[in-house]
Amino acid sequence: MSQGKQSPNDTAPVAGRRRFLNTAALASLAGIAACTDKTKAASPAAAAAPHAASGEASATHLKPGELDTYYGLWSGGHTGDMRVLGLPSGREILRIPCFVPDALVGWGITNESKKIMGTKPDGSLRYTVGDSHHVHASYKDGNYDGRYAWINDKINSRLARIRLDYFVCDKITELPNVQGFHGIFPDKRDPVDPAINYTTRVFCGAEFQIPLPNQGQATDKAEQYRSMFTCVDAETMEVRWQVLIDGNCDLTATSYDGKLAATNQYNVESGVHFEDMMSAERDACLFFNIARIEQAVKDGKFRTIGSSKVPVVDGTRAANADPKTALTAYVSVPKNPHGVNASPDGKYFICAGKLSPTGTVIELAKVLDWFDGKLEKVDQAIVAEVELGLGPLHTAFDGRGNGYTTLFLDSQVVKWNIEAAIKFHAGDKTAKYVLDRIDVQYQPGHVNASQSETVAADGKWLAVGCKFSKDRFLPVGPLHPENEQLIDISGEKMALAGDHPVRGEPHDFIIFKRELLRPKQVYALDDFPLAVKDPKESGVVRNGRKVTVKMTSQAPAFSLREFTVKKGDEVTLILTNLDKVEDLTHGFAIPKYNVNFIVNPLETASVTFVADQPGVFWCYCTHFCHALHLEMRTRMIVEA
Ligand code: K7E
Ligand code: CUA
Ligand code: CA
Repeated sequence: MSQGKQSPNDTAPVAGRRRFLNTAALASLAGIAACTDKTKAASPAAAAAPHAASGEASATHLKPGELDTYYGLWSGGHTGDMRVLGLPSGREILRIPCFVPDALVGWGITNESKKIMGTKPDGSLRYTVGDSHHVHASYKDGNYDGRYAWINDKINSRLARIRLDYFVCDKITELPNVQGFHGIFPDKRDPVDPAINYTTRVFCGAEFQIPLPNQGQATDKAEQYRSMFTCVDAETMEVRWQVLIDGNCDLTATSYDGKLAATNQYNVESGVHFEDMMSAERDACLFFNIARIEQAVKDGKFRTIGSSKVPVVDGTRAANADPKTALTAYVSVPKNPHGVNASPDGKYFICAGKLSPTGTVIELAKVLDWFDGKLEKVDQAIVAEVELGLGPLHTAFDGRGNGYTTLFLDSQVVKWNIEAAIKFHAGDKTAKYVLDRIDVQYQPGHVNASQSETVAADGKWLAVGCKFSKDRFLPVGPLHPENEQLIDISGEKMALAGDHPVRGEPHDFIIFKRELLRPKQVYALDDFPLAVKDPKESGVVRNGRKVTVKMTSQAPAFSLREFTVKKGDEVTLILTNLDKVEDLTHGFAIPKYNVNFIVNPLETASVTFVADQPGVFWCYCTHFCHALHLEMRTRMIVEA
């Protein structure tokens, strides 16, 4: 039997199992995840059977040539990229390289991509690893406006921006004085200027606490370790300000009125060691009063840390005890919570319990009341703290008042009604808030619904990022894909509609209607300052030992049949693809020189290398473009 099917709200409680997990239990989490009786019980056949009869699964199957109705933007985890999926089919359409080099497009090879990624003084890449967790897109009037998406890199605390017209990364910002940059969320409008009804800031939480400034002083003293909450300008991608806080940041959420941002904290203890982070009975959901913080920065009430020029305001508990002037508010939630999510009606933030089997509902109007001095204790903003199941991590919404929370340990998604949970918490024990549960395969992390964290939440599809796939796909050796499952949530009961293997390791994702985007499929020549606009401009220009080679591509030929440089020259090769036909991409590879990149229609890209090996090198097109694609070559002659 499945113990996870029970909770005090839907059936009889399972004695002793639903109390907070202690440290010892947490230490064995990995073991639980890998092999519980429950996962064995939930065999693929058993799990699929109840829903196979519903006929819902067929809705995900598109006929050849049919297009999906939703875009999904998925983080790629430690592959450091962003994935674009079509839903409901689950087909992966594109990977957008951000933090890590990519062989297909030459990300990290071309000068243009290296400039975005960041280089050392010798021109080599500063970082070649990444770990992306969270994807969010820019808003206007509470819905996605199709301008940008952002993604975090936890390893090197970088924020990347994706242009959603071309689906490319155009800027990366490294946050100063933080480590373990994890949660991100764009604001949804300005807190004071009603004319600004769109995203202008991106908020970034740092999960790890570090000594500040972090200059090698050896210390184990918890009070010397600090974390900060960072605001990045959405347009310039420059860091606007940071808030020094007590505790740490995990996930991030923003309110629809632009007034509040929040992060859940699992280490209010500021523990440096594993066990220390679980010693307190309760942690916090930390709220930021955006207008007050920006005013404090304007008024010069900040300091700077180390060599960073970024204004840092004081958001610690001690400095913010007076609600009338407070920049921050610490709302107490059960120990070691995970995600914080904003309900689409704009009223609540929901913290998932992780070590506690609960979901905590915080009413934003009451948090604002506290800042206005109208609420005695900020914890009174908690309007529900209800049991959901074991290991709650993230919550999605259907726009009909229901939350869908992943239960990592129970391998389930629980559907629950928020207003009913509030009634139950207020004392009405007849209020039935748990509406449905569904087994997922297996151990889900993030969950998101179509249009979930927008005013247009449509309650059609729910995707669940299952961390373990075990027996769901053909065995391929020790490394398993993750299982992104799709669930139909349009009815009262959730219905499993599909399994999709994905290369490790997505975390968060968003799903939105395809009408919200109007991508361009051909570049504009003028987007590139180095563009070679006419084949007649092609040729070799020498300036001492620096040589510039200009070339164009038009299927099935490069504009130069050959070009000659001398051994030891520093060569910069600029290639413009003059083909303007949709889908006509060319590649450019130079054998023995570690060069391979593509140019899309009307795109210009360049590479710089030292011609250190003499000889003849057949540079060829690597991207199939024409019946004479194999003949599409040029000869590089490096004279000794
Ligand atoms: Cu829950 Cu990094 Cu969003 Cu993974 S975090 S699951
Ligand atoms: Cu050009 Cu293949
Ligand atoms: Ca804790």
